[in-house]
Amino acid sequence: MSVEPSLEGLREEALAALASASNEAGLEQWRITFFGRQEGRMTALLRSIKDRPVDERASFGANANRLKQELEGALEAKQQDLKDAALKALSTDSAIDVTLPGRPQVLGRLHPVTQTMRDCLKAFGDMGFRVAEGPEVEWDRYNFDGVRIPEDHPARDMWDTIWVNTLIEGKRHMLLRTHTSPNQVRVLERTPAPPVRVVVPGKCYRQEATDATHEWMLTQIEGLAVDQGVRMTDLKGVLYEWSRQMFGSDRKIIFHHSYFPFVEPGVEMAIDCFICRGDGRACHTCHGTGWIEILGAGMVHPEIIETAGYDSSRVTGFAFGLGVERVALLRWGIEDIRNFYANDVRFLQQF
Ligand code: FA5
Repeated sequence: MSVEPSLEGLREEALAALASASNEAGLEQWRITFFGRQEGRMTALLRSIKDRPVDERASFGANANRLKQELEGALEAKQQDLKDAALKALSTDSAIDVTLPGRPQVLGRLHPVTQTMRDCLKAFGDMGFRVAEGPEVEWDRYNFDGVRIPEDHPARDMWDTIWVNTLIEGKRHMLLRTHTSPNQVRVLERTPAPPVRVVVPGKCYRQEATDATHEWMLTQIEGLAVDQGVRMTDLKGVLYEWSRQMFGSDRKIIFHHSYFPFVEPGVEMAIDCFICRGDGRACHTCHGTGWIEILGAGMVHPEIIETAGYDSSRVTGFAFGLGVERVALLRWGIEDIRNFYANDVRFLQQF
């Protein structure tokens, strides 16, 4: 590049100084020396254009600006060189190869039982039920006595219980809840007057011999509606609507009479088996019955209504307890409940 002889000295000096700068700090020092706003030599040179004799001003100004651009370009190129050299040094001198592609982050997702739980709660929420919660480690007076299962009652055999090993006056009273029904009592206890309309989700624990439809840890949703004039048809209506939301209208449901000490009358609701569709084959999932039981339900026993301080001659209610894993099995046609907690991501990633 041709520059005026008076600029040539500055050019050579600047380029030589830049060439000998070996790091960021050196470059910054160079920038201040030549381009600093107050004292920078290039800045001063540009500022002096206006003091040149009129006939020289134009050509001197053009040359000075060209030099300015050349030096700025040289600074940028030097900055890039230093960056490249630093990156190269990092990849050759250190144990970390920064040029390797990054590891993709695996995105998590909600467990199928959690997804099913949320969908159930949404369906009940749309029907006016609010969500309540209760403890997983429960007292026997709520888990059993409060729902009419006294100590010597044979119904306690229905739930082989996992007890907490703490003795109170020589006896065990704390346990991992075997169902969500203790929350019927807990919710009524803290609600001074009807109406009550709640769903209570949560984990329950039983000493089960596991099989395709039984786990030792299970998730239930308890439903409870108590008010004047609540009837069995309300219970059936709510459960029909919920099952339509979860399974679509072409699945069949059936109510059988059943016994639970805390309801009268009591029922069980089942859905047609998605594996054999009830064709009588030996089916592991429904044991050849054609139906898979998903919940227990009934009209809240008047004694429980009275214990809550309500007048059972005017106030009635229904309750249900459904198994969320069973619902998830039926929704996706999964043949074995044990898959849910086997921690195999190949299974879990499908939902
Ligand atoms: C009960 O637990 C009652 N508390 C239900 C109830 C509530 C009845 C309110 C009346 C009024 P049951 O033991 O049948 O009942 O369990 C209810 C549901 O939980 C079953 O229909 C099933 O869907 C699910 N369930 C029970 N045991 C297991 C298990 N071991 N593994 C997976 N799901 C289970």
